[in-house]
Order: sequence, then structure tokens, then C-alpha cells
Amino acid sequence: MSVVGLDVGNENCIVGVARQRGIDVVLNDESKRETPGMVSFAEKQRFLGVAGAASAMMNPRNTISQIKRMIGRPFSDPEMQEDLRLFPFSVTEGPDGFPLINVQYLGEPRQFTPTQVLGMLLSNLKSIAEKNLGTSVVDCVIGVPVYFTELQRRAYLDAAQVAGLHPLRLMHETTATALAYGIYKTDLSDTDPINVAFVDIGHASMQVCIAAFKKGQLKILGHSFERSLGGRDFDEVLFNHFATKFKEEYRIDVPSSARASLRLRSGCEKAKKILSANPIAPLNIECLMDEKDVKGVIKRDEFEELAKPILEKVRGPCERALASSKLSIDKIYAVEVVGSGSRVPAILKILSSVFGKEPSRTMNASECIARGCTLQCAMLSPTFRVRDFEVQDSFPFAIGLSWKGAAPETDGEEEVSSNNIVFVKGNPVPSTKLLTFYRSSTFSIDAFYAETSELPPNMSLRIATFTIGPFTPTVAEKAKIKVKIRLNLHGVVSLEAATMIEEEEVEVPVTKKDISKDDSGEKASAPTDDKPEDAAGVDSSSTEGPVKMETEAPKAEVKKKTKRTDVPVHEVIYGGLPQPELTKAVEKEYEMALQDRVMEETKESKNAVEAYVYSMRNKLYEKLQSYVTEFEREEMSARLQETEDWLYEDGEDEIKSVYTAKLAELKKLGDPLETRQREEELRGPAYRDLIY
Ligand code: ATP
Ligand code: K
Ligand code: MG
Repeated sequence: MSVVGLDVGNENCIVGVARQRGIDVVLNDESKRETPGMVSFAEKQRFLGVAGAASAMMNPRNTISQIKRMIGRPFSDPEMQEDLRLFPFSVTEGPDGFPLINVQYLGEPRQFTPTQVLGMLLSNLKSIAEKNLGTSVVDCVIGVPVYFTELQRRAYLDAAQVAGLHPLRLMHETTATALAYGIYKTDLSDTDPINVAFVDIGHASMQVCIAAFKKGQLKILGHSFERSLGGRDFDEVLFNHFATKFKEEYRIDVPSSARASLRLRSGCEKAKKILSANPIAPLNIECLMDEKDVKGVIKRDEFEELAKPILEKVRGPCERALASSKLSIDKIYAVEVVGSGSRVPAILKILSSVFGKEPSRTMNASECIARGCTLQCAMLSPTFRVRDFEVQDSFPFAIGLSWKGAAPETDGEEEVSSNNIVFVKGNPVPSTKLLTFYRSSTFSIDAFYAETSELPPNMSLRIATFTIGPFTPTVAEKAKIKVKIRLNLHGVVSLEAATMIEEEEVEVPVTKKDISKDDSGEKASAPTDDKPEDAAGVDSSSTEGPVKMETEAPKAEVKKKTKRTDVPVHEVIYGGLPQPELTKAVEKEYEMALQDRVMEETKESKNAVEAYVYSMRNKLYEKLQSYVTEFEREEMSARLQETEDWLYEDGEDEIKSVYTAKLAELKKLGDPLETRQREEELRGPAYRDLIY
């Protein structure tokens, strides 16, 4: 069974795998540790990852990036609209109110959902892991931003299914980082926790969490985020600066051209990185637009001045995370900065002033999420042994339930508050709540977000509607229905089970073995965190106890019997793909992947023909020279030349079998020559031996 952790970034994706000796970040086909989160659609195939990024400049309108920004968000979301302004590809509103990505693929216009495109990225990451592990990969843990809504989490799960992956957990990125930090710490105390702030600034967003570490345990005390604050915002500041400047100096309107915009944006990103280590950075782009070469420079303090409004925003999430952890800054032991977007030096200055101490960079800033996810996967996988380490995560949103009729009773200490919040903000993940309803017939429960403040703007608050029934009470007019609501490991709300509980009085003959314990029937069980209760069904409470000495004759006795019946639950989820759509998406992905593979193999067989032409031509004048006749050499050379010409003309764009046939044809002519050379060489020394 595979143990894999995936960090899917807006810019970079990382794949971690567990091996017996530890956690490794694996290399992609281009021997890189980071794989661009890009998919490029072309005439004959798709290009994913590094190859996708390489096509971006040539094919900007059909190359999709930052899919994480679009996943599980309605088209009308103002933040989405803001993002779309900057993307070079076309996105329109689908009939369900969610975005559709429009591309030209296989020579025709096609539309894909963000879920499908994320599925493509995930399947690329899956194949990177598979190539490295040499086995098929299904189980994994995938990082998600802590601010992801139910819809976004469900879309990730759908996309994973499209890719043929089975996530054991969608793990908050900052929690994964905290795990990667804590599990290797050997000096943790049993009693006094150390509190560490983790600040992740990526390409598009910023997340902060405060974690408390004790021996064998980490607990997230609080977190916060800014959905739109990351490296790309700094690029944008530079982009606007230079676009204005170049308009004046060169009279070119960069934003009007998708390709020029992409090139300038990428030049600005480079300049920004240079400024992280140098006081000044050049920006030179040849033939940017209208055949004009542009030149510019930017100084670090100039850049910081331009970026001031963005830098100001860094403080907020740190302060909010501190507030939710209820810790004062003197209780913070260290501030760990991760995510490559945080390499802008001015950010560190702000962090020092908020936390009152120098931030540290002891972690591998680009790999910690993938490593944490891989560790979590190893911990959840039965095939791997990992040091015992408990991860207590906390949920960022308050989730409420509503129903018609009388309020339910809750089991356990925790009350459902008057506004029906079942999972408070900061609730542990996972978590299960047991509610008891008294109802005579089918009823329904709605799950919704109970607070709007930290949700994306204009978002629907509905999560799901669960319909419980039908059931027929047999004992009383109203039956007691226990409903188990779960905030699962992915941070998704689900109704796990509904059970009708009825108590009947029945006469049971008392046998020699009797009950010594008092049977009080159904016992209230406290909210459980992960262990499921006994399977529902008929559960006689007169279980066997210790044998009691019995002298009297056996007689009948009236006993209470608890009968448990599963009640069907029907759930309607708002958003996400219905199963038939998902099945279709899985099939489509399979077809597209097949097409990519066919094209890759075609390229390989074409390359094989080309390689044969070159190597045979060399051999004819070197290794084979003294073994072939003049006539044979000329004949072979002519065939090689013919083939080379063909490769550049008629044979430029053929199907695989044509190239394989071509290679076979050449080999038919060439193999006998090579065999002759080999055989004579073998005979050679022996023959010479005879002479001397
Ligand atoms: P997200 O976390 O938003 O999903 P991501 O995980 O892909 O995105 P990272 O890989 O952590 O993001 O960071 C990418 C960002 O870091 C880019 O904006 C990139 O320009 C920026 N970056 C990388 N190196 C440097 C550097 N030396 N100086 C400044 N910024 C840098
Ligand atoms: K990343
Ligand atoms: Mg990231």
C-alpha cells in the first residue's frame, strides 16, 4: 500500500513518499523536486507539470494554472472574478453557477470543470509517485488550505477520485507543516508545551497557525488566513509598475496582449526573486511587444514602497491567529516561516514586529507540507509504523444544524447551543456528535455555516440537507431517533448514521445463569471522536454476566429489551459532482490520459527512427567500415538519407505504427551488417592465434 503526501500549490506541487528509512520528496521526469501546477491543452495531447509550464508562453490561452483558486467556488464569487481578470485563459459560467474553463484541445473547443483540471494535475502527481515507488499509488494525504469550505473540500475529493486516488485525509496545510516540525523534536516535555507560530506565504494566499507541542502530541490552538495575499500580489505590483512605465517609454500596451502580459509577469517574478537577495534588479525582455525590446531596473526600497499596501496586510492574519490561540506573544517559543512567497525580506521585518522575535527558517520552506502529509499518511496507513504522535487539529468554521419541531437532546457534556451550532469554530477535527430526536415520521436536518465573517463573500451558507426516514414507531407514538453527525478527517460534515431506539418489555425465562448486573437499558454515550458505536440491530440488554448461585426454580421475569433499527438517510449536498457526472469524468480522464500516452509513445518511436539513422550512419564509417562492401555502404547510406528526409517532410507527423515499421525496415538492412561485424570480431582473435 502506498504512502504518499501531496502538496498542491497554486504555483508548485510537491510529492512526498514514505520509504522504510524515512520520508523523501521525489523527483519528476525533469529531475525537479517542484512540479508546476499547470495543464496545457494542445492539438494532439495535454502537457502536464513541467511540460505544461514550458508550453505556457507558446500557448497562453490554453494553459491553465492556479486551479486551486477556482476549485469549489461559484463563478459569481467576487474574489474569483478578481482572479479571472489576470488569467490568460477563458472561464465562463456553467449552468450550475460554477466556472467552466474553455480551451482548444485536439483541434476543437472544449470545456472542463475546475474539478476535472485538478484531477489532471493530481493524476500527474500520482504518476510521479508511481514512477519513483515502482508500485501503483492510491492511498494518499492531500494538503488543503485551512480556509477551504465544504464545497472546496468536496471538490478536492471528487478530483482525487477522477485521478484514481483515495485520500485518507485532506489535511490543513499548516497542520501538516506543524506535524513535520514536531515529530522530529526529541526534547518535548510531558507537561509544559512549547507554542510555535507557523506562517506560510505561498503564491496566492497566506495562512498562520499556532500549535502547542508536547511529548507525542501537537494541538492546533488557533489559526487564521488571508485568502488573497501571496507572492503573486508582489508580481502584480511590479507588473503594473512596469506596464505603465513601458507604455510611456515604448508606447506598448502590455495588458492588451495575453502573451506579452505573461512574459512581463514572469520577468517581474524573476526581478522580485533577485530583490530578495540584492538591492537592485534588472528587467530586460527582448521583443516583448511590437518587436520592441524593453529594459528597466527596480531597487529594493522602491519595490517595498510599491508593495506597501500588500505588506500591511501581512500583520492581520498573525494577530488574528494569536487572538484565537488566546496566547500572548511572550508565550510563543518560535515563529517558523515557510512557503516561498515569504522570501521577500520586508515580510520578515513585519513578522518580527508582530511576534516580538526573529522568525526562523529552520524548516524546508517548500517541502514541509508534502512531508507532513506523507507522515500523516504513514500514520493512517496500516502498513507503516510511525512514532506515536497525536495530531489535534481545529476546524475554522462554525457549523450549525436546523430542523423543524422540538429540539433534540444531546448526549454527553456538550450542548447544542441555542443557535444550533453543533461544531463551534475551533472544534477538533475529526469529531462526532450524537443527537436524539423524538419523531413520529420522516424528518430532515439542514447543515449550514453558522457564521459568515470568514467565508468567501456572497457564499451560500447551505451545506447539506439530510432526510431521515421512513421509520415506523412500534412502541410509542414518537420514536427515539439517534443521529450521529460527523465532522470527518477531511473537515467535511456528514450524517454517519441514524438509529431508531425502542425499548420493549418482554418476558424472558430466567435460566440458571442470571444477570448479576442491573440492566438499565440503553446507556447514553458521550460524543465519540473516532470509534464507531456498536453496529445497530437487535441488542438484547440481558447479556451474560458472571454466574450467580441459584437455588430457586427457574421462573419468568419481565425485562427491558432495546431494539435498534437503522433508519435510512438521504442526503442532498449543495454543490459538488453527482455520482453519474463523476463516473463520466473518471472515464474522460482515462481517455485523455490514454491519448497522452499514445502521443508520448509516438514521439518515442519517432525518436527511435531518428536515433537509428544517426548511429547507423556513424557506424558505417567507423565500427562497420571494414566489414561492409562499398556497395552495401552506399545502399545503406542512401536509405538512411531517404529516411531522414522523410522524417522532416511526409513522415513528420505519423502514427506510432508507421515509425515502428520504418525502424524495422531499416534494421532488416542494417542488422545483417552488424551481425557480420560481431561474428567476425569474435572469430578474429582465434584466427590470429592460428597465424602466430
Ligand atoms: P499556494 O500556497 O498559494 O497554493 P504555492 O504553494 O505554489 O502556492 P510556494 O511554492 O510556497 O507557493 O511559493 C511560490 C511563490 O514564492 C511565488 O509567488 C514565487 O514567486 C515566490 N518566490 C519564490 N522564490 C522567491 C524568492 N527568492 N523571493 C521572493 N519570492 C519568491
Ligand atoms: K508549494
Ligand atoms: Mg503552498
